[in-house]
Amino acid sequence: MITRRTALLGAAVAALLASAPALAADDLKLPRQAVELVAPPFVHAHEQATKEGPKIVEFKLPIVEKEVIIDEAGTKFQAMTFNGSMPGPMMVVHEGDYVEVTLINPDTNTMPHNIDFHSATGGLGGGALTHVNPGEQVVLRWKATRTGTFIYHCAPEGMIPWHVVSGMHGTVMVLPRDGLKSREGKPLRYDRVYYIGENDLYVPKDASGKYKRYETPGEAFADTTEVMRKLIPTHVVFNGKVGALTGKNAMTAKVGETVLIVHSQANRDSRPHLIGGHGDHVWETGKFINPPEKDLETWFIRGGSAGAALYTFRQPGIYAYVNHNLIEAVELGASAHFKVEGEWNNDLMKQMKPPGPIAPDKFSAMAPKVQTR
Ligand SMILES: [Cu+2]
Repeated sequence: MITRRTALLGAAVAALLASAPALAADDLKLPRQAVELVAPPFVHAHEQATKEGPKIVEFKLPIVEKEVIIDEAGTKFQAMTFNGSMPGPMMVVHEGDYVEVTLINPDTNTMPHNIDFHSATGGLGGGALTHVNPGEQVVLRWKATRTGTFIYHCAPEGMIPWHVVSGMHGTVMVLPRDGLKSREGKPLRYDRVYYIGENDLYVPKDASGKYKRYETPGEAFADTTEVMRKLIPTHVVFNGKVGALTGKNAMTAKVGETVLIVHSQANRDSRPHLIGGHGDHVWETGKFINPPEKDLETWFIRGGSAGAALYTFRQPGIYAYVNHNLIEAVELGASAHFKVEGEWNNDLMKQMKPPGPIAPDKFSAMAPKVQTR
């Protein structure tokens, strides 16, 4: 039975809704999917090609400020992170989907934060609409109109580079609805996907040359900025610390498996190289509408971008995956390992004789043909 009171209430609610179109939470009549994010180098389960129509993909992204250890010496660092990992998790959607992110800045944090998606259009990539102080959360929705791998990062006014090099960056992968294609237009699939986020770190030292430790990110700000301005990182790491992806933390694969390696650098250039392997198909700039390059030895990741390389492992063993500025790889930390199981292929490589004493051979009798003048 409709009373005068409920009729009035109904009218009031209708008036309220009509006056607040910006608050219409669900103006899109599309299916929704909530996806739980996982820490890199792993990537949440997803379809590579999809027959479904566009949907709204929901992600929850808490911001975590925390002290982390960044090298074997136990150096402590005040990190600022998305979801507690450096880099933040990869989000995977398809072209035409909507990404709806709930960005949470818990009151245990000390800093304001936001998020700038390079894959989004307008509003500083969302940075202008997502500024949250500790104790606040915000929900942003954007449409994935371009395919590829794209950086996201924190960009708070006055402290952008500091938040980025403190760990606040990650990647979105927008797949074509019908999946990846070779430059000839043939479908490409991967058996595994790994996400490597490179991070240059600038850790201040005390008068005796020891790395300094700070109680909060804010306390580290002035000293860190001084080191940052010299542009010489103290560490260049994959996934948050020296050794995060080596030894027992190595990424794994089997001979014959195809692996998609997504590599991001939110601040500085890098040049990934798989020692003993190649990039079969490489989207160096990470944008899938452009044909992939083939058979690369080393590829270039522009600071502020993410690239993707597809490789089918053909030999077993431990492969080092490095930033081929080898000083950064070996001295500063930018190295990872792939541990690949399977049968060795003698046709591709064989040790014909093991190391032994130097012996005369057929070349010894040949006249020198060196032009001296
Ligand atoms: Cu931030």
